[in-house]
Amino acid sequence: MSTAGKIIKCKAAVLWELKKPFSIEEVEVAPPKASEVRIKMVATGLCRTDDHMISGQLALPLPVILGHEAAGIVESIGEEVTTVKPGDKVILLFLPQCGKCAVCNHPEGNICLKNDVIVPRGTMQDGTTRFTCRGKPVYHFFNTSSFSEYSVVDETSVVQIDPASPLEKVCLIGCAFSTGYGSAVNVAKVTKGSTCAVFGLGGVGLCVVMGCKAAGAARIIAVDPNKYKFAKAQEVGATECISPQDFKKPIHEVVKEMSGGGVDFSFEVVGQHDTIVSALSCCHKAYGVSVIIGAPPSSEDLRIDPTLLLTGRTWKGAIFGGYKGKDSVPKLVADFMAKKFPLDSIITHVLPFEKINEGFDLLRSGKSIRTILTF
Ligand code: CND
Ligand code: ZN
Ligand code: ZN
Repeated sequence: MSTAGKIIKCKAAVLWELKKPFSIEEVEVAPPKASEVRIKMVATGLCRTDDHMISGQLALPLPVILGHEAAGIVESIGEEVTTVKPGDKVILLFLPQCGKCAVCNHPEGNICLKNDVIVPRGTMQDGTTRFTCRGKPVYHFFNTSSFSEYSVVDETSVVQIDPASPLEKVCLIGCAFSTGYGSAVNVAKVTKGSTCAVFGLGGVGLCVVMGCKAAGAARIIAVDPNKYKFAKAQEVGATECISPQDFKKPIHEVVKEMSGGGVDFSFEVVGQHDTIVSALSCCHKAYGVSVIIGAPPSSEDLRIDPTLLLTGRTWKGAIFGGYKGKDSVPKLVADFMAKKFPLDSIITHVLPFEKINEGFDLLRSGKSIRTILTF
């Protein structure tokens, strides 16, 4: 029997309070309104950004259903939806592409002005939510909320992909892969024969390494205090792996010495002020480019010595690897299907959705790269 137009009761992982485990609850998911799409989730990755929300490093309204790296199947569509239809395989886009705003119409930049990422409201565009639990409205997250068997998103936050694609892998194109790979190839524009340094070898950092390699970097210096990550980093292209704990001098000095004065491109993929400054300082003072990818605490300012930039460095940052999602994600899925890059190397665990708290424990203890939850 069709569920279109009806409220769906299903399971979701609700975060009621910061720093607490998720509670698996029965929630009611309202049908999509105009320009909205209801999706049956198939697979979602666990990203550190979700954990930053749990810990309070980034601010958002509660209670909330998190999750932003996901793939699923369209269950039903609201009026005026034209780009997807029931049954389509889709990837959710935590950065929307409305196609109409000043950013969408500019050749550079991808932070569509309809985004709910920079200052999250946790609602649909009309200011209301589609989730209810125990009679209370539950907020959305980044307009994706993939930690639920069903979710409602704006049409601008979802894109159809190749029906043959394995959703339990390509869900990573919804965040880790595109964010990391795009930061190397689109944002830094890594050049052939260059030397790169990558700080932080989680799911996103390893995809930065893949992007540097694909762009032809000759050396990729991978930095992480957790040596468990080194084997994977080498598997995807790192040429040298170092831990800051093995040196007495600051890590940026070590990287500068290793690269004869500074790397061409550096990437911060941790989300801490000290590593942001280390990454900036270790790129060459005259022509180095440093990219911030990690999400730092939203309430704190960072002070730097402006001379770091005065001498010629370029300091950049990017969300979702600079990709405009609706245009780029189907192409990235096609590239994956054509075996142009691997996703298996960063998937260390696959768990049923109900084991979400176990998945986050693995991430926090440094024992996983990406855990995929399947529904
Ligand atoms: P994950 O936690 O898997 O990886 C972070 C890695 O950093 C771990 O391997 C840590 O051991 C390592 N680390 C910790 N301290 C240091 C240090 N001092 N020096 C070097 N490495 C260190 O996280 P992830 O890969 O899922 O995400 C990484 C960051 O990227 C995180 O801040 C997340 O919020 C952010 C992010 C940004 C975007 C974007 O669009 N810009 C998208 N998704 C995630
Ligand atoms: Zn993410
Ligand atoms: Zn837009």
